[in-house]
Amino acid sequence: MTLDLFDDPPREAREAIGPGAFVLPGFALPFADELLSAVKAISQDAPFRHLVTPGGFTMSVALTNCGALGWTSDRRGYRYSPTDPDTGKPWPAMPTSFARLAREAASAAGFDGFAPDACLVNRYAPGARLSLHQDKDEHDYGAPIVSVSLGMPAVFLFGGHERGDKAVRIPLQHGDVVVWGGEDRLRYHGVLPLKDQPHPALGSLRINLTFRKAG
Ligand code: MD3
Ligand code: FE
Repeated sequence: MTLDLFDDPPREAREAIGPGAFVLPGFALPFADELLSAVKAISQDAPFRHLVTPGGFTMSVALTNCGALGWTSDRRGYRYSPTDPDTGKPWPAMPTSFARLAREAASAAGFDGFAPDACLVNRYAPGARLSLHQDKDEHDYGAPIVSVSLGMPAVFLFGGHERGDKAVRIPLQHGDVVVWGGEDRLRYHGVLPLKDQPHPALGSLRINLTFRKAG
């Protein structure tokens, strides 16, 4: 048997980045094309938009949602809503393939029975970033969060429980999945400004799917 430094990591590999946080390199690769065509269909029903934060800043990341609940923001605050505020319609349904992938990834990280009711779809163009924040708008912090990266690579910032805590940089590529739960669920995190490194499947864009149990 030979061990070649240039072999891809095995599909089952998981790298712990915290006591309850795991990178699953390439976990979503076999489904990437299917995920991207579903995102296209979702964005035809519920177009990507740049939201305004309660502080009055327009987010550089564009977003849409699918599932029973969608995350949204305006001058009045952050919230989950069953309807798209732009159209008044329910968000597009979460494709069963999305829910299955999220459940299997959570399970591979040790969180069995994950049943997301919300999928936030973030779209990054070069220069777009997400400043350090906590995900605190969900009811049950006992459920993990599953994040799927597609398209251009990004550098993820994984901080501590206080905003000022040192953050480690985690490079994420097309097809990588990260699962965050347990004591890591409320850690600060963000995404560095995206470099323009066009990806064959998506050009100069990065798409991130974030699965949550929000309600
Ligand atoms: C770490 N989006 O939309 S989720 C977000 O790449 C967001 O667009 C990231 O953060 C993105 O809120 C991917 C990454 C994430 C989510 C929850 C966490 C990381 C987390 C909870 C605790 C620690
Ligand atoms: Fe977040």
